[in-house]
Amino acid sequence: MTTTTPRPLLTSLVDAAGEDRAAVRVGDDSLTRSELLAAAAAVADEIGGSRRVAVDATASIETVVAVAGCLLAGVAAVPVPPDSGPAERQHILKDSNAQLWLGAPRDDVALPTVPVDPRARSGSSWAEADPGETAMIMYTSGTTGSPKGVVLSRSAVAHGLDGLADAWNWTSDDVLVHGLPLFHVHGLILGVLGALRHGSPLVHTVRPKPEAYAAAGGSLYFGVPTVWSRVVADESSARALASARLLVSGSAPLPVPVFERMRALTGSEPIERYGMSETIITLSTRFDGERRPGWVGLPLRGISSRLRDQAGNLVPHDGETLGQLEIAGPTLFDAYLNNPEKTAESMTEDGWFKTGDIAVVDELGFHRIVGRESIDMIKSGGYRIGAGEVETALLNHPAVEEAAVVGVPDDDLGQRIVAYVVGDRHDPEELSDFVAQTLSIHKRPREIRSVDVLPRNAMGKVQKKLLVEDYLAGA
Ligand code: MLC
Ligand code: AMP
Repeated sequence: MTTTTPRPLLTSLVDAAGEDRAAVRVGDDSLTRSELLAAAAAVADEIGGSRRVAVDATASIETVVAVAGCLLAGVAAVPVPPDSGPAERQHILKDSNAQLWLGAPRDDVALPTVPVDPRARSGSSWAEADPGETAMIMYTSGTTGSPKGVVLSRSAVAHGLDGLADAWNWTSDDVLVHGLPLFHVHGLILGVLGALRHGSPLVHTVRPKPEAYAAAGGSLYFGVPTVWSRVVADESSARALASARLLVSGSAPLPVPVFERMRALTGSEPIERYGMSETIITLSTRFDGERRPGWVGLPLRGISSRLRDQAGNLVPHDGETLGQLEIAGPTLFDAYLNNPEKTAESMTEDGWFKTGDIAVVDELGFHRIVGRESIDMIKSGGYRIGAGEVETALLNHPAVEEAAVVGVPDDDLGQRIVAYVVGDRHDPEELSDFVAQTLSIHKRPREIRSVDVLPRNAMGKVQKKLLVEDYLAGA
């Protein structure tokens, strides 16, 4: 596969010195492009020469300045979810070996701290780092164990963002609006770096509330399906989005009824796109192409996809036969940090990434994501949560002998986390608070059920499908 070198990651921002156009607004704080460049350069002055720095990735203009400063200085940014429990935060800081903490000082962070001041200005200039250098290390859940650091190069990010510009006709004429968290691919890479790279002003609403989306007056909107289902439940907010050019959904399956309500209330069909922390965005419907409820479209420019069965044979593109989705292309991650075994397991011998998603492809090349291979990978509100990580947190409690965590269908969140625990009787709220000492909010079980025994098969493996079936049957 031939891959061209994309233009440098931050070209558009750096070219903007002296420009008075709006770059970004987060809540009530805003910066023009030249102000953002000068504030980012002030960060770069402080951190230049470091290898990796942690960013306290709050939904704030400070995070935008911090990440832009890292990219300017050629330093790998490690976004840390602001609500991560202490144990999760320590894991990210230790595993990434971050040298500095970019953000407000915290008692539980022992690293040297560099506060970020969006009003700081520096005129220093920086040579673009090599495209193979790391742009970002994003921590994401696997089915078991602690979150893994996904190493993304500058080249992967640049290719990913250019593929989206092609599919969505994303230009500096757009005003991008979203309110997604700034520590994942969706909100940070697409939602901040995409806006900076393509020169479209970003309005970040801090939280993705329907009324805030309606008031923002953008042309391009991003949301996870939970956001869109909340938007269509608020009809006047949904109707206010009729003037937008594109409403984009991703990170989890968009329910067909939500797609149809969006069409009815806004007069246009949403764009759906599919991606992962490890691959950035790889499939999408196009601004000038078919949009089909329940389907996520075609490979982006430069991306190849294939479906294989359990035996490794290619599966026909007939719109019906299920296969394991594999992806190749220039947007793939470099590795899981410090984890060569998991990296090797995730790739085929011929260099394709095994997504872990089951899909079908039709004769036109349109993809439909049918589900995950593993019941242990949960998507709740667009967040990826490994059952094993939540189980480990529960098992650390002295009253818990066994734990099984499942995702059950939820109209609002897609899936909701439910934990089954065996052990001495305990107060579910106390257990939930205990989990909170380890994990971020969205990883905490919404419901904890005490049981005498977990259903196991002859091999002793917990039969989670039975737990979900029993739950749905009201047992
Ligand atoms: C939530 N709350 C809990 C809880 N979960 N409290 C106790 N225990 C729990 N388990 C609290 C919340 O903090 C909040 O409190 C209140 O309950 C409502 O929670 P909620 O129903 O979850 O709503 P909200 O917090 O508004 O979150 C919904 C959401 C959020 C959609 C805004 O899930 C979200 O931002 N999702 C985006 C995830 C994302 O960006 N994924 C992209 C991954 S990248 P309070 O007090 O705060 O109101 C990727 C690649 C790709 O996937 O393809 O894009
Ligand atoms: P994350 O690592 O948080 O980026 O999560 C990636 C996972 O989200 C994928 O492997 C899919 O299971 C899921 N996902 C992302 N986008 C979509 C989509 N449009 N439709 C269905 N699932 C999606």
